[in-house]
Amino acid sequence: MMKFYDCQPAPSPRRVRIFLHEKGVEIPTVQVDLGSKEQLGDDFRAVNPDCTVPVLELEDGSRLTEILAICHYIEALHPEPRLLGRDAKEQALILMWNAKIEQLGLAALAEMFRNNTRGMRSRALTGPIDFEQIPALVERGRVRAEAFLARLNEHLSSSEFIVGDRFTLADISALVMIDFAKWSNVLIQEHWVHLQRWYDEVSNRSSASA
Ligand SMILES: N[C@@H](CCC(=O)N[C@@H](CS)C(=O)NCC(=O)O)C(=O)O
Repeated sequence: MMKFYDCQPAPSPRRVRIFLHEKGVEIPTVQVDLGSKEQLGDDFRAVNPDCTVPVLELEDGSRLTEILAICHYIEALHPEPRLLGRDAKEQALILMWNAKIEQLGLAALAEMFRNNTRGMRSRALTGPIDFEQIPALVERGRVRAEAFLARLNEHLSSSEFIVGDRFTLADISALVMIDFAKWSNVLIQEHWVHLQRWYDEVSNRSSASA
């Protein structure tokens, strides 16, 4: 039986939970308590030496420790609805936007949050090595994150979803990004009407509560 290592409040595993909900797939789940640093303990290190969630353990005991790999695997087992694209161009655009959302959006927001939160002192980066916070990265992260949200707003002025006229993994990643941004008080600005229109639509899907 497959097994999903989750942490309910964390943004990364939520991307997989939404993906599974859209597919109508349920997988037995184990909660990993990031709050008490369970991810750094010997038991979880044996599961994922990178000390991060989500992890999908397969029937044969092997483990997938990256969101994109997990989603790719689920899509292969349960092709419908297609969340990773129907043809070469759609697949490529979804991967492209997913990468931008991770590198330009989520990474900037993680930089803000992790360098600004008391409970994250010496945990400025995920993983087994402790790194001290660098306060200057908080403001830099805000500038980067807001620039990317403005860019996404512009993109959504001529596109119903992130890629074309269908909900995909790119929308899941962007939805989780917008909700994670609130943790650092980065909010959708009033004049970002296209981003707001899209956000209202995707956050009203039942999968958004996953
Ligand atoms: N490479 C992973 C990164 C996942 C990740 O960063 N997960 C965070 C939770 S949102 C984590 O496990 N953090 C552990 C920590 O803060 O020590 C992926 O994209 O799948």
